[in-house]
Amino acid sequence: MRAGALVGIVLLGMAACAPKKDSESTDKAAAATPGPNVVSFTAKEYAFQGPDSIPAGMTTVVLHNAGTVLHHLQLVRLKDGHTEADLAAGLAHMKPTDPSPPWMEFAGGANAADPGGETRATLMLTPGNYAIICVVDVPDHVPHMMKGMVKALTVLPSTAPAVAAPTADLTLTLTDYAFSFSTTPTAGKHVIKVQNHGPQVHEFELVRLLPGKTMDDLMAWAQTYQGEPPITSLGGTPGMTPGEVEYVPMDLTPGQYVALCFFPDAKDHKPHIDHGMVLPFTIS
Ligand SMILES: [Cu+2]
Repeated sequence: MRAGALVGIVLLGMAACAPKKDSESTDKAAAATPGPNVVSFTAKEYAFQGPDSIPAGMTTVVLHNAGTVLHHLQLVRLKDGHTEADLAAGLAHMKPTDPSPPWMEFAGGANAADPGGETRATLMLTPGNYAIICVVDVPDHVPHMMKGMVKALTVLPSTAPAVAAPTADLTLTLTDYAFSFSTTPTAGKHVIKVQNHGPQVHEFELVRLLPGKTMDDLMAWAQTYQGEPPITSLGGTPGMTPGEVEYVPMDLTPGQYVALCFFPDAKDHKPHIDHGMVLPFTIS
């Protein structure tokens, strides 16, 4: 018995000392540090598909656009016991320019994806009643939430260990009415930490101009939505209340990019692009 036990211990010791392949040690490291919870939603005209409830914590929201026009996924926190039913009932009586109710708080999400495209972003979700809505108003200037693009989402308390925020190499700060990068964006893969310093709600949508298209083409299209968009939509963060932080992965290939905020102004209801919240930049 004793000899057998000793052999067993020696064999275990040898297994522990055996050199590991790189892939094995990488897998082990990944298992030891769990990443954000990944939740996927699909958007089309005019509905979302996806889970009804998700756990709280660091969450990567993935949006698949299975429609024929732009869609995004805007999370809104419903405060003071309000529900998605209250929101849907209110929307039925609202005009697109009406202010949103005070119990509705814009909480980021995944910004607009082209038809057939996918966007994603990571953020910390606290427990509570939420709705996911689409505020995109292409092609007729009527926000999609007023066409039924509203879904209830409950964020449940979670006992899972806390997950660290993604490591960002660029910070983008949103203010009234400007975008400001911590350093000049360069070609390659980045994680952009997006923070709204307000005072108003702002969004960040990143687009790349199609070959041969100009800023003038984009600004003209953004007013009328006539014809094919002169851009590829790469996502970002939908409306964020001041203080919100979100992490957006972006692979910047050479081209002409523009950061845009279409969020309606608190005072004159014009989209913030009309207040100059437009930042063109070139990746070479
Ligand atoms: Cu939509």
